[in-house]
Amino acid sequence: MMLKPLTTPRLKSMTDPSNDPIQQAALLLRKSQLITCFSGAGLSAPSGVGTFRDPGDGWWSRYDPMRLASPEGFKEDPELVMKWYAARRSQMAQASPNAAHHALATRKDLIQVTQNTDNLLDRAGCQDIIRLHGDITSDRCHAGCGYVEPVNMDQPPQHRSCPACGQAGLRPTVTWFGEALPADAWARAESAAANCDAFIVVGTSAVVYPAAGLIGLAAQAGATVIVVNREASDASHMADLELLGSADEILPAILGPA
Ligand code: BV8
Repeated sequence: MMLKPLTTPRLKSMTDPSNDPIQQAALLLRKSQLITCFSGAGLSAPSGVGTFRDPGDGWWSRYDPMRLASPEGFKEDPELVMKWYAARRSQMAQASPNAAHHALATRKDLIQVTQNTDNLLDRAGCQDIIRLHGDITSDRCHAGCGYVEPVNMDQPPQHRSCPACGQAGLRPTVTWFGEALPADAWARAESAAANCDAFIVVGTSAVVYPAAGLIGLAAQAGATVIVVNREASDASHMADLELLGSADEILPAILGPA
């Protein structure tokens, strides 16, 4: 796959102030007609919601993802999995949308594709969000009987059996490792990546597939890829413009009014 060379200096290594990548990105986005924003846990990090792979405090630096975010892990120890989700839900219940969520919500013209399972984009006012990894604010029957119930994020439930069929426990309506992404969401996300002229990648390590594959899809379709991240990531080599810093500082600076 022919990858685009990085064409401009990264924010941290900026030497010529007139070559300010923030200004470049803002100008480029003002000229763009179709913009898709692909987000990950770093978008919600400034709101106090834990990321997965940040060294030290990311969830996966302390726990094995296969034990906490997979059907096998749930089968082995459903109590442990639901305790982990209760901890995440409580953390999210204390969180509020940050300036990055609000900046995205001012741009109703953007298509929102997120890996995040929290509801901070919704609470900021974003609509019609394409959720690749589901939604942590409800539980469903793990046996697939169709039972779904909303969750009180302030008092998240522990492990319990499906009250409708009793065949399995209730688990979050999220996509675990080894589970297929929701077909409709994936189809819409592919289209949003393949048919935009600017693809913003914010707050993701870009290591989880097939979601991360959207970046290459957008790049190959000719979109300008703007990466906003606190540090280099697996998206860096696909960036036309990489802005290193916090999403809640950079997104308001580059999105401005449509
Ligand atoms: C599937 C549960 C098939 C939901 C999650 C080998 C090679 C390649 C792929 C695979 C492989 N082996 C297996 C696979 C497939 C696997 C995968 O990709 N594994 C990877 C890890 C190797 N993928 C799957 O299993 C997917 N399903 O393939 O199914 C299939 C097909 C048909 C039929 C049946 C099956 C399912 C993947 C979903 C996994 N679910 N979690 C939940 O509870 O949330 S994973 C988890 O990772 C989250 O969902 C999260 O959304 C996702 C991505 O993480 P990020 O959002 O990027 O977060 P991370 O912490 O990694 O990075 C945050 C970034 O933000 C960092 O770069 C940091 O620097 C930055 N940051 C921090 N603060 C800020 C900031 N940036 C800006 N500002 C800040 N303030």
